[in-house]
Amino acid sequence: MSTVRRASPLISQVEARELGLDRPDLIGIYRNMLATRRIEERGNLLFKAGRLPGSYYTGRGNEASSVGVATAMGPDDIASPLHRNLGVHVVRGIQPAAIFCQFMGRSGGATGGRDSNLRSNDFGSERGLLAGVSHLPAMIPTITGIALAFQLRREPRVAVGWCGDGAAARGDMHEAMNLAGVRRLPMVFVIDNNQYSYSTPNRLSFACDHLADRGPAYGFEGIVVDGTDVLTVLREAQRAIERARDGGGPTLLELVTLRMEGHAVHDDAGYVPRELLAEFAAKDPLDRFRGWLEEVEEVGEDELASLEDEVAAWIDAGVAEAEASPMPDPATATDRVYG
Ligand SMILES: Cc1ncc(C[n+]2csc(CCOP(=O)(O)OP(=O)(O)O)c2C)c(N)n1
Repeated sequence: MSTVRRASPLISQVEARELGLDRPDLIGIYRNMLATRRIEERGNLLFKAGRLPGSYYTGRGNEASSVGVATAMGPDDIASPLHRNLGVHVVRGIQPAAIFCQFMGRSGGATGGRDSNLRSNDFGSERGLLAGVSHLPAMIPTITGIALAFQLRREPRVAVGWCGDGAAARGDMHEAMNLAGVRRLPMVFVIDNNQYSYSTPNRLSFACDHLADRGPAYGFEGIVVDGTDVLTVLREAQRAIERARDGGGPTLLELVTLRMEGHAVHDDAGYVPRELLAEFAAKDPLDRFRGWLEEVEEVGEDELASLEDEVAAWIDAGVAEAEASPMPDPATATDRVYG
């Protein structure tokens, strides 16, 4: 039997104001979601045109969860986003030029051309973004260790770690949640439940009702959240982050979405039932939030059209800058390698 709370959806304007969000903030959230979607779409086109090396992964359908959680974070908090979480990078202020440099393997990218769109980071700046690594969810023990460091140093900072529904089955995640529960670490675990782990559906991945049930199993709250509704995500993330900062320990947020594209470009996701895709297409995170802004904040067509233009120009400039960035010098291949 499930012991988790289900976050109530549909936030009113009054509640949005109570969350500290005025009209420009709300439009800014939409802009970040829009930028995330459009950057990924442009990356797809560039990949098809042979201008991106390696493979290509997107988080389409996941924009509300990445942007919603990242918006709730404080400037000194640390995040470890994954391959579906470009929105976290956008919210933390990574510019399209740097993102496309990373996608294109150019020297101006976060890893200096050592990797592509799958793993990015922002070491050395103040933006607090840890890179993902291939082994999932290997960053979860690392980010939990960072939460432990914050606690030991008595720093009022929170660590936020992302994990997929499939990777949540691995020992790393269970051990990290256990440690975080025992030590009441300033940590928020975010499981992006996009219902598929490559081609494996939830029913073959776990036998509990909700992944959030694992929070109470380790001594903290688990909350199931509609991951297509950015304001609900933001509210729950804000509460969880505040609680962690105030010494109240960790929270597990299960954000329910659907991976709207294949695992990566090579996968047509033919195994996802059409009805399920249609159900989630009807509650597309961008469409939903745009509808809310139109209805509640009376954002008009002109305002939305100029946002589209602004984001498109920003992305165009980023792509041009990235294409002018040199390929990495092979002589630097062993730089940044530590023993
Ligand atoms: C330890 C480990 N095993 C297998 C893989 C190969 N792999 C990469 S992504 C992936 C699916 C992960 O599913 P999930 O955690 O649900 O995240 P999603 O990709 O669906 O967002 C797999 C099996 C891996 N990266 N790491």
